[in-house]
Amino acid sequence: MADEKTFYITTPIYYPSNKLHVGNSYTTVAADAMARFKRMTGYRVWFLTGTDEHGQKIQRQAEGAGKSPREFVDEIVAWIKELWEELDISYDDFIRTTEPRHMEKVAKNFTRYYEQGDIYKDKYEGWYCTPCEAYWTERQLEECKCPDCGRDVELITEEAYFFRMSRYADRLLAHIEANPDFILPVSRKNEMINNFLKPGLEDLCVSRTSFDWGIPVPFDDEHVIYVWLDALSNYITALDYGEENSKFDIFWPADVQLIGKDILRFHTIYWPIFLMALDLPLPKTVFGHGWLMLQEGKMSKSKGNAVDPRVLAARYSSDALRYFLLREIPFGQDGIFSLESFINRINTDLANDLGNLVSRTLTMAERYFDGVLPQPAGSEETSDKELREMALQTPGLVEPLMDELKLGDALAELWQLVRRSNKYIDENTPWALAKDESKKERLGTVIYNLIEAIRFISVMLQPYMPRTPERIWPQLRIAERKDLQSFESLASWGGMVPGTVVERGEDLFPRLNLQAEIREMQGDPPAEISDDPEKPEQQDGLINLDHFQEVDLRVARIKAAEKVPKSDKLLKVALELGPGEERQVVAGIAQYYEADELEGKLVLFVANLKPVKLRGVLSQGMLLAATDDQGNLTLTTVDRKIKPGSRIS
Ligand code: ME8
Repeated sequence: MADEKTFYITTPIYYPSNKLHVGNSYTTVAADAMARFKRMTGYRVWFLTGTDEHGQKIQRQAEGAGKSPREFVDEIVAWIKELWEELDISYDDFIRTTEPRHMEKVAKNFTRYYEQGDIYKDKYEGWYCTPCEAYWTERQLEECKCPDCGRDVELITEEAYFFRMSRYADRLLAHIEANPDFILPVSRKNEMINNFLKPGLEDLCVSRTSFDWGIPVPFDDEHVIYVWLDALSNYITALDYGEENSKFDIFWPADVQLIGKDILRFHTIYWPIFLMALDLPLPKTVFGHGWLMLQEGKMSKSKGNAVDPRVLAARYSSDALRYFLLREIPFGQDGIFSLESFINRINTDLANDLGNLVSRTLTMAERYFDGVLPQPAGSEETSDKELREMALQTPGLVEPLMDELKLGDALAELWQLVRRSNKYIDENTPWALAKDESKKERLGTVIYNLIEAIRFISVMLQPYMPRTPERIWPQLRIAERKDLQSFESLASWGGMVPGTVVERGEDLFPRLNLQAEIREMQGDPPAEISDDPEKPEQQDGLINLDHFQEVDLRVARIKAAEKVPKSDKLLKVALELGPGEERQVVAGIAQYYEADELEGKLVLFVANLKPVKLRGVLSQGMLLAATDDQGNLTLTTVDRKIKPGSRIS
């Protein structure tokens, strides 16, 4: 169809020199979220990823592993494909640069460049380090030695093919300046112009003779084609460029080429020039995102588990990992990946905000209406109107943010709706409405609105966390209702059909114990109790807000208490933490309180302590109490009445 909207997005093709880490997954997860979003909003999408398999580095690594390059890359590529499957990467094509469909076209392009005078043969002069098999320019040498290994280098002259970059430099500069979206973020554009283009482009050596794991130059088999000329071409060879009626005609130029900032120069200088020389249009946007780093700056063996995306996805779910990667770091900037911040995000955004919203709402629907979705009343109160309006506005706010590749901001916008929905519960106190038969209709409206808001949220979650909507929809009984899962269905409020029997499922994201996770995954003492002198907050005894926020402090109502048999000190206390949420703790307060004077008290409670058994009795948290130096003890309570379960922050 002529007026069909298309969207072509690519990731870098990764070196299968080693297993990928969570940093590589970052680019691919972002591209996947974009691809899914565009599909959801009606585009015909082509999403390409793959592997960059040639070059000296891979050849050497294969030799080191005692394998042929082919065997070596095959194994890693299989691992990478499994990773993408586990992370739900919905690519349309996976290109390997060792495939004939790619190699043939690269060779053909090379010949064309040569025949039209873009490539010429000349002598290459450089300082050669034999052990490293690497050439260096005079400027790169360190004290006249190899900058990598520090050994002697020798001046070598050999024949090589060169690409006449200078021929296209002015055109490229003009293109970059006339197309403000070509290199994003903008700061990176200036870096490319000022550091590379303005000082003048040197011709690029595009062949090698020192190794043979590459695409042979078709008319000179002493040479293989330089790995970047080979690799960059994947974005068009995968579309069958040069063939009749190909995907190339439909999808080129690419809408977004996502890359890490490390390879921006290759993608915004070499790549456009290679394309110009083929008379092809340039990609609309090359987006160089920032780096994901570890707190320590480097990866260590003991942290291996913590950066292996397959281990992380298996333990915490791929949706949680995807959410974290997309949400935590403003796309474009550098950010820190730490297990701590990952677990905290799971606990706050996924367990507390999203998970609780779904489980509280469905619990109440079951408790008050046997799961039968009530008919909402015709009239609206202010909170209903606010919730409905926010739900209806959110898709329109998310879409332009996605178009600007502000993926984290788009998710933040969606979470406003999640939080607004939770606030709606607090404002309307359904448990109080349930006590009054005359408020039954109001209660029904509140439950209906919450279920509809959850539907809105679940639909918008799809690009970022594809598995979570599939866990929510059966609870809302809309797993088969494609019409209610579509983005278009969010144009109007009220899609959920009254009378539908909804059913609470398992918790979406159970809370995790941070310290236990750190111990398990890193085998290290948790940061808080380490004596690492580089951590200033531990030297002065101060903690930051994040550390405080790890403690899930709540108001709890004591339902009942009784003495623990054969103990003078312990009371078993039953607590209520809001509708349907109950806990039991064993507290060392029997010498200060009689069991029956406690009932009804609102006390402060640590809700995320790992459960333990005291005298064989399960204790799921801790009551807070103050003691003075005279040995007096008092439970801490709240100043005014507040609902059990309220958070203390
Ligand atoms: O460069 N944080 O492949 P590569 C964020 N084969 N992203 C990261 C990252 C980190 N810590 N580490 C890696 C190559 N990446 C070439 C590309 S394209 C024609 C050829 C991501 O396996 C980032 O996108 O070294 C970076 O550009 C890419 O992985 C590099 O992957």
